[in-house]
Amino acid sequence: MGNNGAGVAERDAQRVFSALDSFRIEVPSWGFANTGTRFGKFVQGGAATTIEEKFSDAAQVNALTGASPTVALHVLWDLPNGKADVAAIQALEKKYGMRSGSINPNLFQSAEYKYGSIANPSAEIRGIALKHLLDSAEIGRELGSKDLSLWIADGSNYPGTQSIRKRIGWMEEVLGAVHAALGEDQRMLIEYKPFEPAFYHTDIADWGMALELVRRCGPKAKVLVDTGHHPPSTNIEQIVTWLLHVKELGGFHFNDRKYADDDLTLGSIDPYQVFRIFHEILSAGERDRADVAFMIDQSHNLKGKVEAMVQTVVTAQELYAKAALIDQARLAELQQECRLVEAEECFRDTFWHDVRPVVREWRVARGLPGEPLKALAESGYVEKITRERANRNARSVSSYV
Ligand code: RM4
Ligand code: MN
Ligand code: MN
Repeated sequence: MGNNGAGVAERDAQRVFSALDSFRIEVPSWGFANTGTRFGKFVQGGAATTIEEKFSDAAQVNALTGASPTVALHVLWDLPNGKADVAAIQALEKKYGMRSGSINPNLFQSAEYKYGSIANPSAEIRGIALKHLLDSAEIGRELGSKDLSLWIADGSNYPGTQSIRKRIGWMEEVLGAVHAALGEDQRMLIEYKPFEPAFYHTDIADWGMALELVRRCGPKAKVLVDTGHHPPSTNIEQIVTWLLHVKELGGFHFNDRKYADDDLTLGSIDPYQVFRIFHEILSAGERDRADVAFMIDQSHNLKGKVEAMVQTVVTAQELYAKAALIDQARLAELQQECRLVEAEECFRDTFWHDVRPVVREWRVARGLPGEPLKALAESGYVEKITRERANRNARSVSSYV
């Protein structure tokens, strides 16, 4: 960018305004609930334990950022009675001015899934998993939610203990049946993850496996990239570019990581990576990016839940705005001519440009608080929910709910 003339500033402001006007990122209901590690759980007085509290917190994040009007739901945790809970969710949507986002079935918590869900050697258990997936798809249809978001925890812990080949076939069968049951406007997103909870093989371990399954299922199936689900050093933006190229990228679960699936705040460890991912999406063109859902998949064990979620959305907005400022035409020219240092500087200089003042202008222009975290602190919301929820939280024992 270098040149800081008024014309450039005006052009930059326009780019940031139009990028932020269309930028939406979904917040997860489970990000407001008490969570822990396998070593312990530190209960927070203000954590949400009911679905109404989760809606209330999500609405607060949206009111402060203007970017998260939908909340992702986990069927088992948020609709424990399945379809019978749809009416209650609809009432909450109305009350809090929020909409239900992606529907996340749960195929990893019940005792019967010890040896897997859709890849379990038992036909009976695969049937239970399929039924849950079909019910979840119906819930999605009733709520008018577009994406059924599938994370399959299946795998094995020791070599030779399971037939990887047979399990592929079983997964194809179940996922195909789910695809066939999807409504006109519904999609199913298939998420991959290299390990955890399984530590030898995971049935959908990487984007190649997810992509192949998606292709076999049909046009309503797409790949979901969780940024925390790769071995260290993986070039995630390259995967993103390929998935965009073959038109099979459905969405993201954003979070940051240092070691494994850490679910840390987006951009807290490597903001440059998030910038690079956003660049690939923005440079793909409007039509190709239209159907890519941005979702947050984070759970904060130590940070305050609502504060961390506001911080995450703000970070996402800033990094998206930065990526929107890249001079695409200039960069393409420099790349074409192999002017390497100039190309890198064009890219890097944009990353270092401080977009916070113009993002702040956008917030004020849209009637939002200029500084969402400060506004949250001044609103007294966290103190209020801590007072109201502290008693119940003191008794809370279960994870994620
Ligand atoms: C997994 C994966 C899923 C999330 C669960 C709770 O690691 O990221 O998306 O639903 O965690
Ligand atoms: Mn995820
Ligand atoms: Mn994860």
